[in-house]
Amino acid sequence: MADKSFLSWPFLGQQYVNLLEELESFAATHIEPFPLEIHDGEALDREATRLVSAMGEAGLLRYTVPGAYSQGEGAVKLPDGRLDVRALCLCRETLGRYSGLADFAFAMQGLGSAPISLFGSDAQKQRYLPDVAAGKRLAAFAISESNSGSDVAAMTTRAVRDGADYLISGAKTWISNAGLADQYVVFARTGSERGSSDICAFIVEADTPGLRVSERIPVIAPHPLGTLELSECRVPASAMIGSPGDGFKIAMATLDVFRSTVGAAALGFARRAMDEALARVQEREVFKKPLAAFQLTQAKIAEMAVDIDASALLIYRAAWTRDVLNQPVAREASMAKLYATEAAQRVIDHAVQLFGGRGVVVGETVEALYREIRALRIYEGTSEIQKLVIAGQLLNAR
Ligand code: COS
Repeated sequence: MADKSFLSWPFLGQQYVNLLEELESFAATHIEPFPLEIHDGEALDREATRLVSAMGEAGLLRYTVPGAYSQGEGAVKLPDGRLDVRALCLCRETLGRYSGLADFAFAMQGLGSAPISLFGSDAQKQRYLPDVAAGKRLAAFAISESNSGSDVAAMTTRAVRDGADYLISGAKTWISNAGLADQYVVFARTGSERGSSDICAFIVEADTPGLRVSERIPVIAPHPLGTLELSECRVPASAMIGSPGDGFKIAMATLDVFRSTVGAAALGFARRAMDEALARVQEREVFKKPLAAFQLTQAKIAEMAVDIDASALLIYRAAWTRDVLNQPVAREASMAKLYATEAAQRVIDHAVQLFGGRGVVVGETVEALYREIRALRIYEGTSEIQKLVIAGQLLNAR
């Protein structure tokens, strides 16, 4: 049983204890846990879609949008319709303890709709957010390109004004939910210059003529991922989120919220690895003693425990700072993501080592986690980018 002592830390309250119970009960009935993995693309898409519907019906997706746009009570009603980042983190951490795919399905509803939640017009929010929260529409965030991952401002997808519309052309890759989403938030530039000042964010519905999924991208831990091609996709000017040129800041502000939640998913994977390791070292005998009796084993367990608690502290510190103090959290969120994803990789690696030969057998949970964690050190800003953000914040403050 994973350690739950963090629930009594001052960052959280009784509402989050109740939410955890809700999540545990959902997981017990709706999630097929690790080490399940689905390698067939169509079956994977079906399972991701099923999970979104089930989470929507159970009311869990209400945390992916501001309270005003979902049915039911949020964990905490934040003023101004803000997202409850502690609830998002707790959801991802808990789902991540059970299944990488369940965490993914939940997270994409939030990331894919957050630009609308944070910067959309009332009409855009009314049109999209209630259905995202109900699990009736799938959302996606389309920013990366083959030559523009870390360097967002290098994107080349163009949006050209044509009367009352924009025509969007280009290619977006490593897009989660490509082919599954009902709408994509697509980032495109309106000028010909390099730089961040002319990037805009648009809502592009999946059935827009000229939009197609050109490839499905298989990855080491299966998730729905692909490349989108846009060929003169016509969208009305009202599909733009915010004002012309706001796109870069919309993307960064969205990532400021979601980076802590990536750390939370990593924390969930790490907690699961810890549970597996604790059970294993107590049942496995070597040299006529349980593995747990050896000091080298205890040292590993202690290092794993410190990494887990330090990650949780950074994650819930960032989420609390955003929720309660309502302050910018670029530094805190980057610290949470950087530390928790790197720490989870170490924790899981220790767990694999403690499992010995069984740790690398396909079908073992720790083996699945070993592959599952890897992408989190890359997506939504690599560890190297998080270091640049943290250092930049400190240097700019002087
Ligand atoms: N919130 C709001 N505005 C922000 C911001 C934030 N967190 N970070 C930067 N900005 C603003 C800056 O203030 C600046 O505004 P002005 O032009 O008005 O001064 C503008 O955005 C450009 O900022 P900057 O010069 O720092 O941008 P860079 O091109 O140097 O890029 C990094 C900064 C590298 C941090 C950014 O590109 C980044 O986060 N890259 C990783 C992207 C990523 O996570 N990709 C994965 C996609 S999702 S899978």
